Formats: sequence, structure tokens, C-alpha cells
Amino acid sequence: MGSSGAERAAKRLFLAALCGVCQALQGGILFPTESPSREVKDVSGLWSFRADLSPERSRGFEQQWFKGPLAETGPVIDMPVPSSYNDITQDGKIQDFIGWVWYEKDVWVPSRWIQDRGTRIVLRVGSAHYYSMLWVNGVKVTEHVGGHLPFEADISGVLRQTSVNPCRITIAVNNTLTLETLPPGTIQYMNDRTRYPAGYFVQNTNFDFFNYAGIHRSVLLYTTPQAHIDDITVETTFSDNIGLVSFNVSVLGSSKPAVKVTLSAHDGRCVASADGSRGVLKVTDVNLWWPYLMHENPAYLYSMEVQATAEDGQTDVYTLPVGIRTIKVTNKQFLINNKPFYFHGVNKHEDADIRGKGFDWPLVVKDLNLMKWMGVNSFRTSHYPYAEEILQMADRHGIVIIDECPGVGIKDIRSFGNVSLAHHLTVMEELVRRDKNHPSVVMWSVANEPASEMPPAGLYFKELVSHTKSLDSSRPVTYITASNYARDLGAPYVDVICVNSYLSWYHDPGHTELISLQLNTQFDNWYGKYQKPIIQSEYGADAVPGLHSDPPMMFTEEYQKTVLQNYHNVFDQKRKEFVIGELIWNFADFMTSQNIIRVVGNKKGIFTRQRQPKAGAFLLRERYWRIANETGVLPTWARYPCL
Ligand code: BDP
Repeated sequence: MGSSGAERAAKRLFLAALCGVCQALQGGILFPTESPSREVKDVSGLWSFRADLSPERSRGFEQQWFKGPLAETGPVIDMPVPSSYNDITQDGKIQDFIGWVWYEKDVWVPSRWIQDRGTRIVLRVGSAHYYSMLWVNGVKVTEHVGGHLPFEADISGVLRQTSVNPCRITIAVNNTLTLETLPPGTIQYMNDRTRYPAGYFVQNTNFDFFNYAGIHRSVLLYTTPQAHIDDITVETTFSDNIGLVSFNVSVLGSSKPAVKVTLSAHDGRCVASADGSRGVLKVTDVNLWWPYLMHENPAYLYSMEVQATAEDGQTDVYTLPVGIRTIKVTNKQFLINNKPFYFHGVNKHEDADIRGKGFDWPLVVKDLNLMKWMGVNSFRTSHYPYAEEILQMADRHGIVIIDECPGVGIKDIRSFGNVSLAHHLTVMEELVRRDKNHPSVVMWSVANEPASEMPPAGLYFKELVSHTKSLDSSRPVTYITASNYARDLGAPYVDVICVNSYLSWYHDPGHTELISLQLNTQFDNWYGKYQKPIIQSEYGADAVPGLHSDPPMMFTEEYQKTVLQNYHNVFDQKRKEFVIGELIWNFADFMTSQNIIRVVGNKKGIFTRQRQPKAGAFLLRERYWRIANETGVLPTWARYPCL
């Protein structure tokens, strides 16, 4: 009986993960928007919720909780969606729960949607961590493996067959992590009966953030005509003052759709149009998409309207914002629109009090405002894909993004096997499929700090990087290493070397005087071996807000500042050569699992978890604006007043 409980849940998950990798990705995952032919109904809000606390975590399936109202099979509580469930209640069992939780909501579907058989009704979940199953009126409609990307199901048939309105949506979510999930984890059973009760198990992971779970992004119903635009891919370039937008539209439900594509400028003026599902639009006097602080008119977006008319005369309309820009990497530079770009930015987390990793507009806008206040021109979606709304915002404000997949904590050699690799490739496909059209996304990061010195890592990363390039040849690919340059087996395959190091923190704690020497050595070794541009993709120190000491001591705000200053001195030398960016770890304090090196979470934020600045935030603000003044063209409204 030792292998009960979550181990079986883990096995169930494992099997699902296998299924997930067997299925090739089908179709697109366009962000749901309204248009003359499409409607969107947000069904987020309060859902009924129950965690399956049975020892096997399997009671919900045995008793088929999806068959009828959840309240009829046991007690339910209110659970907000989107939100992590962990910090919502006063119950420690919910905070640390591992296994299946059940969500349910009754939703009215407009009867004209159901009556009009030409309407396709789609149920979409922005993300749910980690493995999800969905039922509508007791009928299973889909399942999905992976915690940070959207999934959806055409539920028109089920709604028309079951004709129950309001319809009952049931979503079961399992947060168990196994050696083959991304991120990976293991379930460990504690079998010493003198210390642990029967069936006791823990979830082990190798990453430094709380494994928040639940339905993290909006749940939507949306419609399209039966013959509909399923996917759009754009790639952009320019020559002199002519912008070129190549497009590829895929339409489902019609064998010979008539496709028309129109590109409009800000003022609504049509600047180019074409007929057909593939083609190239030419834009004269192009306004390029430029990053924030690099140009006086940053983040210019055109609007691309796609119309697809089927044989029966029904037309589907979808509008995609399009930024025209190019990305190139040389052995020393990162070029956006052929001009050198220096990343002065942050690493973030989707993390906040109470809601955990749940999407929250006030937080998203506050974070954007803080980044702009600080002169941040870029961020990395450490350590997983963020909500697409965040990318859209970055498109509109010119913030550059390194888009990272959830390949974090790959430390166990068993997670470099074929099953893991196949799943990792699928996740990259899902990520590229979702984010390929965002001008803000300039690079893919396939992993963070994997055990890249282990023998399987070389082949693993060769495959992963080349597969990602085959999905999108327009962007460079990297992974983030903390390995020693001489032992890193994946570096030959990436376009940009991204290095994390914590000098005077995890190494030689307290000795900030060593940073200069050690950091210079770090850069020279990496560049000497690979001749590729380098980003310092993480550096930093914990600072407990309000703790002070002079001379600086670890964990004080002064120490955090001193560490940053010492790094900056070296960056200022090396950015004249081959260092192309610096991303502080971390934008804000964030929650981790409980352990002896964390005091209620990781305190390396330059803002607190509540987004109040520590001393380091002011230091970085001054620096980033100074760099922007030196390297960019600032609009007059954006000049930092102190400089
Ligand atoms: C880095 C990890 C990051 C951690 C950070 C730290 O990439 O996830 O939070 O260390 O320890 O190695 O603060």
C-alpha cells in the first residue's frame, strides 16, 4: 500500500503527459477577441471548489464528480478564478495541497449561440496548473498537460446535444510534478513509520518559487463562424523605408475560403492590402516598432484585419496588431532594426499576495508602470510563459521580452530522457504558436539553469534549440546557464549566452570586494570560448526591507546596493565589448516553498512583494535612465528629470 495517494496521482499524470506528447499540436491558439463575427463571454469569477482530500486523491473520479453538481457529492467552497487556490483559505491543507482539485461553475450560454448551427462555441482556459480535465454538462471535452499556456475545446456539439442551460463546466486540476513534467519534480513517500504516518508524501522540486496551483488565467467562452480563421503567422522585415509583412492565414471549415488582408496605420488609413491566405504586404514610409527608450516614437503597431469568407457567404474577421521590426545577433551585438540594443531590465515572476500566480490587471498595470518609472526596456518571463495580456501590453509600450518556457529545475538525469525531451518540444511548440506574432518577444529561452554539464544535456539542447529554430527562424534561441563555461554542454547551440551568477552571495558570501575580479573572469572565459554575445541574465542579493547596516552586511538594503554597484562597474566595461544586457534578479520579492534559506519567500526583489521600492530600486532607476540617455533616443517627455 506504500504506493498509494499522490504516487498514483503522479502515475495518472505521467500517463497523461505521455498522451500529451504523442499528440502533435493541431491548429492555432489565437487570442480570443471580439469582432463583427466573434463574441467573447468571460466566465471567470466565483467558482465552486473542492480539493479531493481522499488518500488516493481519486475519489472524484471514482464518484464521478463531473456527472452532477459538485455540491451534491460533498462540501464546496467559493474559489475566485483567476487565482491560485493556495493562499485563499485559512486551511494549511489547501495551501500545501498536492493532487486533484475540482472547480465548477454554471454558465448561461446565449440561446442564439446554440440555435445558430453556423456558430462555433469554444471554451478556453488561459492556463491552469498543471494538468487539467474539462467537462461540459458531464461530458469530457478536453484535457491538457502543462501549467502556463492556454488550451481550448470546441463545445458546440456537446451544448447542442445535452441542451442544458445554464451549462455546467467542471474543471479538475492536478498540480503533481513528475520527472517528465515541466518543471519537473518527484513525489517522495516517507516510509519510516516512527517519523511519518502511513501514506505521508511530499512533492520535491528543484526550483525556487512556490508551486502555486489552480486556474490561473481567465476562463472564456467565445464564438466564431463554423468556417473560421484558425491561425495567423506574420513575419516582418524592412528595406530602406519599405516595411514587409509576410503573412500566412489558416482557415478551418472551408475548403476554398476567400481571404482578404488589410493593414491599417494608427489613424485607420489602409497602408497595404492583399487577397489570398499567403502573401507579403508592402508598407511605404514604414513606422518601425522600436523598444521603449530607443526611439522617440516607440512601439508603433499596425492593425492587420483578416477576413475569410466561406463558400456559404459567412465571413470571419480577426484583427491582429502587427509591429514591423527585425532582430539580428552578431558575435558581439543584439540588433533591433539593425541598431545595437542593450537589455537593461528585470527578471520577474507572476506572483503576488493572496492571488499567488492568478492573473490580476491591477498588478499587471502597476508592474508596467514601475518598469517604465525605472527605465526598464526589457524583461525575461522567468521561469515560464506569462499571460498573453502581459505580452500585448509590452507590444503596446515597447518593452522587449525574452520569452521563457517552464524548463526550470531540470537537475535529475532522468529528466533528460526521451519522454521529457518530447514533452519539452511540445511545450516549445505551444509557446511559439501562442507568442510568435508579438513584436515584443525577441528571443526564446528554452530552459533555466538545467544541469547542463551532465552528458545527456549536449544532445538534449541541440535538439531543443534546433527544433525551436525550425518553428521560428526569425528569433534567436538561448537557455540560461549557471554552469561553469568549461563544463557547459549546451552553449555551442545557443545564439546568445545567458549567464546567472550570484557572486558574494552563494559564492564567497559577504565578500563584495571579489565581484570585480570574478565577474571579469566569468565574462572573459565565456566570450573567449564561444565568441557569442553575453547577457547577465541574473544577479542580485536578498534584502529584507528595512534592514540596514553600514558597513553593509548580507540581507540589508545597503548590501544589496553594494552588490549591484560592483556588478555595474564591470558591466560598464564589458558592454563596450560583448556584454549585451543585464537583468536584475528580481523585480519583486516572491513566495517560495518553506526552507531554511528563505524567510517567507525570496527577498532578492528591488521591490517588495507589495511593490514598494527598496534602496536598490533607486540605484537601478538612475542607472537605467543614464544608459538610456547614452544609448537611445528619448522622447522629451521621457527624460529622467535628474539627468
Ligand atoms: C537562480 C534561479 C532563481 C532563484 C535565484 C535565487 O534561477 O530561480 O530564485 O537563483 O536563488 O539560480 O535567488
